[in-house]
Amino acid sequence: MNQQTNPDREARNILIANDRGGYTIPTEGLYPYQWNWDSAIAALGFAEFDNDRAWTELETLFSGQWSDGMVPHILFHKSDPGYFPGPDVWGCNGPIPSSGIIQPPIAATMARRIWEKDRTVGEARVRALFPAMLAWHRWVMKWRLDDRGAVCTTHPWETGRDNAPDWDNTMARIDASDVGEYQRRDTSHVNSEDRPTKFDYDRYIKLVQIGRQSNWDQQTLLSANPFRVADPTMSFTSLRAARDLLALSAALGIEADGLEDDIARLEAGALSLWNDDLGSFDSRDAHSGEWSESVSNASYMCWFAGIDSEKMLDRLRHTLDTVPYPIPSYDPDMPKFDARRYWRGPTWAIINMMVGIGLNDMGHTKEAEQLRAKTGDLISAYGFAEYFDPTTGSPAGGNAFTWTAAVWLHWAG
Ligand code: 9WN
Repeated sequence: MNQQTNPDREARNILIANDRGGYTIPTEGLYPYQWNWDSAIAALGFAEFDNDRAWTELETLFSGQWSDGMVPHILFHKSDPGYFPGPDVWGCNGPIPSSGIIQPPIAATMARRIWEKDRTVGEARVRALFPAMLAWHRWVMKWRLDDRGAVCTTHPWETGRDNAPDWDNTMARIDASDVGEYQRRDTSHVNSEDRPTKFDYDRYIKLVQIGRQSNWDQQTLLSANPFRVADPTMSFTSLRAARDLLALSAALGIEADGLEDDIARLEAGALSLWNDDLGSFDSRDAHSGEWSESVSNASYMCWFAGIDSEKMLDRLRHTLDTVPYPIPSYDPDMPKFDARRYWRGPTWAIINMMVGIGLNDMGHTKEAEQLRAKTGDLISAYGFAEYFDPTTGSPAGGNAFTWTAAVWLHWAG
């Protein structure tokens, strides 16, 4: 246990220490670059004590936007040998060296929250960012939807839930026998038992090689990429982002054609991820149509997207009552549950926050408060870890982690 004496101060200090000048790294050593959704959460944390710095974080993120609207999942501002795969492996040609995939598009949602917190500082900044945020949303609409309107991930890293059981069947069909030799760096920073396996890493790298061979051309990748899975993380965050962009455009008097239609399409897509036999929102392979049969923490992000579900609420109540440190990233009653292996069981404060925000927005204030209090207790008892064992609370992965500190400042603390 790492009972903290002044967690507010410690959380602010983590953000300040991880600031690399206009952008924030997730944690020293393990993740030395700017990650997309981490950065949006970091901005939310900064907004609690330095609104100007919060906007700078988002502006730096969008400075890496490609000319077609795509905002990469990693921006490699300065090369660092401590992380693999780096810019030389991705081989991308955006304005800043980067990866060639995205992450859940939560920046517009966080921009709206930051603007609502301080409209004086935020007015000009949010106006200036709006076209870039809209362009990214349109890129997602153009390249990531399946035929039912659900949003697909084209690499496990794109969802931010790297080794979730959701991808197991699709990953097992990928031939990575010719991936070649490479040197992982993650396991030299943290315990390899808490990280994805070599089987998964071979396929992560194989998918990067396929992307690079296709010159990161999305049209080519529609057929060249064997990995395309419609997923709750991408679907719920994209729907939420569209709603927040619409709200911003109305409040600021900025024209943004098509958002209502996009919302209707994304809503239908998100609802199509309901797996009735499983009794949960689930992922679906976009090529084969097969369900993942996976109840993950992303399944509970429906409320964040403005979608209510009595069945998910029952599940959540059961989880809050039975799991010591909820929400586990994979259902503990399912055979693949692994309390420490990354996205196959551990609890992640950022997902809890997004679920909590959604619950609150939709009037489920009792459950929202329960989840907030439990997340706050977890962080104050065990520290600002990357993620936590849901059965014991013990911290795992990197420490002094930016997004856990930001979640504390904005929501849990
Ligand atoms: C690959 C930075 C990122 C998070 C992801 C998390 C992990 C990277 C990795 O770290 O992914 O993008 O190398 O494991 O899964 O959600 O954004 O914190």
